[in-house]
Amino acid sequence: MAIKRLDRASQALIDKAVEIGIETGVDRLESQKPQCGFGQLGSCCRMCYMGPCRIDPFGNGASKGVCGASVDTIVCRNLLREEVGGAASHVGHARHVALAFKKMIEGKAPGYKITDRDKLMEVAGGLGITINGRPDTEIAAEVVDKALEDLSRQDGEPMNWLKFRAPEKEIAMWDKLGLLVSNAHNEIEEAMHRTSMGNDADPTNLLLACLRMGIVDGYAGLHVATDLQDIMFGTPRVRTIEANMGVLEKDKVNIAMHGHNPVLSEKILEWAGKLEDEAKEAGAGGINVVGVCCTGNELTMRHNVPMAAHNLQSELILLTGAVDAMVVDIQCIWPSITKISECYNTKIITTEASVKIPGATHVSFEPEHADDEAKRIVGMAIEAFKEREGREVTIPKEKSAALVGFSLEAIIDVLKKVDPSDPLKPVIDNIVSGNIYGAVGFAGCPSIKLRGTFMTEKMVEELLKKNVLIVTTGCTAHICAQAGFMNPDATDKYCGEGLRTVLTALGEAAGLNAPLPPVWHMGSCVDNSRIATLLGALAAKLDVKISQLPVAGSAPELVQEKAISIGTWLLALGLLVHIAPSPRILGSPVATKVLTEDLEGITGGRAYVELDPVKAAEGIVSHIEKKRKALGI
Ligand code: BF8
Ligand code: SF4
Repeated sequence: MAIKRLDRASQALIDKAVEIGIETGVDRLESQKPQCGFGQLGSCCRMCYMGPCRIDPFGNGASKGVCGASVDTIVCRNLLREEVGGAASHVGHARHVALAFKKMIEGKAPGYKITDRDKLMEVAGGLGITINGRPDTEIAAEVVDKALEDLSRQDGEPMNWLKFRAPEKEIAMWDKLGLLVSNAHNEIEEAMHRTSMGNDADPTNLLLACLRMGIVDGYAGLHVATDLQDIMFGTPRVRTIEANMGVLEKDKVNIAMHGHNPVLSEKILEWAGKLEDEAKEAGAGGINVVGVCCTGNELTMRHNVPMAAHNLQSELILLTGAVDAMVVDIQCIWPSITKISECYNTKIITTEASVKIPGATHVSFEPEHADDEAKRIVGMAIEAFKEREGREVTIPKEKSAALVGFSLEAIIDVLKKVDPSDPLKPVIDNIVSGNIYGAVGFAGCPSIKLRGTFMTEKMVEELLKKNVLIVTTGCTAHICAQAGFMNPDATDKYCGEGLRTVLTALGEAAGLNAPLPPVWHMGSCVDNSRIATLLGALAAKLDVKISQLPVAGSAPELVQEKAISIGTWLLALGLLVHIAPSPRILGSPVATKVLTEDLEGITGGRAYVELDPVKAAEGIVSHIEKKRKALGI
């Protein structure tokens, strides 16, 4: 079997799986090879039962589907449906949080409360809600109604959260392009409708619809989720944590939280604290809650919970034999986990009616009964620990210290220590001087196809050498934390001189007695909203559009549809978006040209596909150089 060598902890567990004959994603990828070329190019259509139709890009065979659809139509329809998958995931996440929030305000979910009053006031103010003299709950009720209105209004007015969070210059640009979306659910419906058989056949019109879906994702999904979560659970602050599977503790009840929604994970964490004594009575040293994927990011940046595993490690971590329960909610949960868990008696607990997995135990988790259900789930983990006695446990020793929790508020707090009256000024000054040559947002997933190349780590190293600051979210944040990039030591080790000087000065000012790390953890995938807000603030300060900033985005190991819709939002905002592997557009000459060339003349954004990490970093640096020159710096 052609196994690429992965990082040490993952590889040790893959080797163990091979040794004891347990199948992992590495084996399943092998058995899928060769993967379908039509699928990779996006040129296969299954929209009706006269098909499936497939168009050979080399001109051998059919050049049109049975209905006459061109390859451009087929590819663009498929792309829009991917965008729908991504946007529906984020909007669904935001809606779940909004409904829990509403129940909290109405007194129907007594387990939750407003934790961050300042954030509530900021969000309410931004939405144009009257604050003075009104009780918090009344203000919060209006906030959540504005979020739900973005899923229901029929008057065509732009979404509340778009008007609130999008920068003015970009709103004006989108207005001219007819992209001021009004209702996320309508957009999702319309996109499914127009891509079904016999509707929109115009590739350009479909690509514009893709931009709309990106904007839906950004505002009705990411921003709403982040804002409401911060109000309910607190805005993240900078803190030191540990990352990688070495954070499991053999003698404790290990609960791995996996998925996305803090409405669940916050409660499990709370009850793990409350049931410590029960765990000790069961013979454990206590309860160790660890985070997997995005819910891991949410927990770590609010509560120091260790970041145990990214998506690719979500099945590997079970092979340690040390996880007593893996509790999941929504998104990115591999169905394979229940099969592996059988070998170790790990309890896999699903909690959402729409996410059930054969072999898992289902506990319906509703905000109304959050305390009862969280208590029950933690109790199940303690029971599983009792059954673990005597079984072999192999915990990799790898773990890295990382500074996490760089919300915009936390960043501003650090910067205020340098310039209290004008906190963004030090950043702007250092960008102008070239000490910070530019910045890149790294988002997205670990791809089993690229992990063996260390795509993310190599790109980060190349960019840091060139004084490019990195901010990151999602599973890429796990990869960066594990690689040590979020440790203050990384600043000396990897950065060019300019960036090292700035980060050292900022670290001193922040009272760290060490530099700030060169890669800033800004949260989960929905927290790409935080990156956009930071970009908006910098652009506003310079009085330019986001597309004029010396910055870029990268999804260096694309896996999920969600990364496609986030990336499209960034294209709409005017960013260069690096992606590897290629999105499924190469079958269409029109989609490829529009997204990688023409779009730059429309929004300023451009998709950039490059699978070689060194070349990808070079491409990004030359983009930054171009932007700097255009700004005259
Ligand atoms: O939303 S980074 S594998 S966990 S899709 Fe999923 Fe990718 Fe991880 Fe979070 Ni984001
Ligand atoms: Fe084929 Fe057209 Fe049906 Fe697609 S919609 S499967 S291209 S006939």
